Amino acid sequence: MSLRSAAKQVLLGNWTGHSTVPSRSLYPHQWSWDSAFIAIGLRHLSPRRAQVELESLFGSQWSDGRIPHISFSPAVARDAYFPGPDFWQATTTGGVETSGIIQPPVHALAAWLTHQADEAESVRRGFLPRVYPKLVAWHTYLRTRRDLGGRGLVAIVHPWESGMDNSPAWDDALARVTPAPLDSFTRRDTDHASPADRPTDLDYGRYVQLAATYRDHQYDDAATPFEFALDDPAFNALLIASEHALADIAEALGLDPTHHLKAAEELTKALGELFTNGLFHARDLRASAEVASGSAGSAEAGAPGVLVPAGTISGLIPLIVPGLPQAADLLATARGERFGLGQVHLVPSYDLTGPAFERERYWRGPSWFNTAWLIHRGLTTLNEQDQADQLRDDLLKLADSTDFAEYVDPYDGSPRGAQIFSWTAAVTLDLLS
Ligand code: 2M8
Repeated sequence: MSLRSAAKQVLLGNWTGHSTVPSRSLYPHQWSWDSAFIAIGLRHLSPRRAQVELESLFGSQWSDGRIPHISFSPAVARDAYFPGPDFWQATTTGGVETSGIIQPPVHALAAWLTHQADEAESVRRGFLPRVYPKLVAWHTYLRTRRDLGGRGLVAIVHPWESGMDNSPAWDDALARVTPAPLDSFTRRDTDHASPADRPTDLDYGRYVQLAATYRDHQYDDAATPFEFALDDPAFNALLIASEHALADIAEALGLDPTHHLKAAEELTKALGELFTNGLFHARDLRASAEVASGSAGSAEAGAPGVLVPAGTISGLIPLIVPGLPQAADLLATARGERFGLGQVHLVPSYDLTGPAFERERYWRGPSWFNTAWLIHRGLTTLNEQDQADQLRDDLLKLADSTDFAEYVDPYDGSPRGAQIFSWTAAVTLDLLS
C-alpha cells in the first residue's frame, strides 16, 4: 500500500462521524490542537471533512471564548480516559462536556490552510464567515484573560496546556506543587502505552492537583490562585502565526486586517524577551530571581518572572513566525549539537545534551511529527529548502517505518507511545501533497 493510502486509512479509521480521535486506544475523544493538525492533513482528502473537523471543535467553545483542550464524546465510556468528564465538570451552554484548560492556538492557521485547499467549497459552505468570529473570540480570550504576567504574552496555567506535558521546562515550576495523593485517581494512559514512554506517577499527581484547583475556582482566570503560570514560546509563536492567518482570513472576507497584523507585531516584540543564548525559553511567572538557580536570565527589574534554563523544542518553534528577528541565531541552534537538525531523526523535544534528556520518555527527548511539521514550515518560510526537504524525507520514512507512531526515538527512529496516530498521518499527507 502506498504511504498516502496508509495515511488516509489512519484518518478514516480514527474518524468518528464529525471529528477525529488522536488515537483509538490512548486518546478516545477530540483534542484541540490535534484537530488543527488533523484538519491540515484532512484537507487533502476532503476539504469539507477538514472544515467539519474544525467546526465540531469550535462547537465546544465556551462563552468566554476559550477552546477547551478536550471535547468529550458521549459515545465513549466515561472512564475510558483519565481525567474524564466527571473530573472536569464542565459543560458548555450547548451541552458539550469538555475539559477546562486549553492548548496551543494552531486553529486559525489550520482554518486558513483548509480554506485554501478548496476555496470554492469553502465559499459555498460559508466556512470563513462562520469561523472568523469564533477565532477572534478565542484570540481575544487568550490576549486578555491569559496575559497573567502583564507583558503582552499568553501564559499557560497547566503543563497540559503546552501540549508538551512533561517537558523538562516545567520541572522547576512543578516541583513547587504538592501532588494529589496517588490513591485519589486512576491513570488510564498506562493501560495503552508503556509506562517508560509516559509521564511518571509523580507528574500525574501534580497535573491532577493543578487541574482540580482551577476547576474548584470555576475556571475563573481572575479568581484562581495559579501555582503554575509560564509564558511558553511555542504557544505564543503559534498565536502569532495564527494572527497572521486571521489577517489573511479578514482580507478574504473584505474586512480590515490591520488589528491582526498589529497584534502579531506586538506579540513578536514581546516574544523577543524570551530569547537568550540562541534559543527562546519559557518564563516562569511564579519564580523569583533569588530562588531560580541557574536560570537562563531574569526579566527586567521589577517585572515578574524568570527564564527557565531548559532548552526545548518549544524554543525553536518561533521559526514559524514570519519575519522573526532572531531567525538566523535560532537556526544555528537548531543545527548545533543541542538539537542536531539533520543529524538525528526529526527534531528532539529536548536538548540532546541537557541533564534531563531521556530518549524514550514522551516530551523529554523523543521526536514528534507535529513539531517537525512546524519546523519544516519555518524552514520553508526562511527559504532553507534543502534542510526542509531533508526533514520532510525523514518524516515520511519514519511515518512509514513506525506505522504512524505518536513519537520516535531521535537516535534510532524506533516507535514510542501509540501507533496509528492521527496527527502523524495528517502531517504525512500534507507533506506528500
Ligand atoms: C498528550 O496530552 C494528553 C493530555 O492532554 C495526555 O497525555 O493524556 C500530548 O501529547 C498533547 O500534546 C496531545 O494533544 C494529546 C492528544 O494527542 O496527548
